[in-house]
Amino acid sequence: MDIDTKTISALATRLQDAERNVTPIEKITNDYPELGLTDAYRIQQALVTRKTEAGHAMVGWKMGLTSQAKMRQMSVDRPIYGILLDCFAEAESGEIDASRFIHPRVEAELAIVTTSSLYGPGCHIGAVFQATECVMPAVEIIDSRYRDFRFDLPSVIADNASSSGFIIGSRMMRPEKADLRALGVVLERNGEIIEVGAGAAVLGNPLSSVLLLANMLAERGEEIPAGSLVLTGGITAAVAMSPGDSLTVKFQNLSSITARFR
Ligand code: OOG
Ligand code: MG
Repeated sequence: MDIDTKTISALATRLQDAERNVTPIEKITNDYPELGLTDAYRIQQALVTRKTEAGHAMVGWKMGLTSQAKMRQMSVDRPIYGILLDCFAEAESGEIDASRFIHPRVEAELAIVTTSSLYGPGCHIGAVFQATECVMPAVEIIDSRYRDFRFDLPSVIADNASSSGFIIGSRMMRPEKADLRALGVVLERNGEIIEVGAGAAVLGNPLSSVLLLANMLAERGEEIPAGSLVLTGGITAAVAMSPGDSLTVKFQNLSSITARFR
């Protein structure tokens, strides 16, 4: 069922307030059980439009729930996307102010930047390969606006797929130099290995995540323009971070990313 524009706007406000006040809310489908995925993306867009109107720039997209580890962790069964804004960027090797998050979690991801536009329907991995300028190591910092990270698919889509922050590593690679399927990652918190994985965990190849994004956007008549950043989704389960925790994510043949939450 389609919900009216006033309700879309009211639900975007609910999520915006939760983010601003750093206070979790219950998932919005508790009040709107009939909320469908199309309306959920309308709420996401309304939320993002408020940020761009406030002066923030869109830099690309993040795919979410593209690995079995993530789907299992969150009890959802389908990939989603969210929109990345310039204000989400955190410095590599930097200190991250944990007070802006409700309950931050980090994810080891591979990111790409496009050199030409990508569009569906029928976008295929060859097109993604050709349009990929470089592959970069990335850490996504997610923060659900929902209590205890408990949501369903429409609720998390409306919440811009838990987008909050990202760190891009400095050592990048041309796509032909990397077998992204075999690229290993090790995620350590306070020096202890918490998660390990390889790129293949993301839909068999992280580039498949980009083609899926192009095809999902095509359903809305949109495309991925040249110069877009795309985070392809967590390779392993997400890991909770508290103030004082340090993070190191090692990416095979790429730079490591370190950060400290304060
Ligand atoms: C939704 C976002 C998932 C990923 O990489 O799978 C995501 C969530 O788990 O809160 O960013
Ligand atoms: Mg992610």
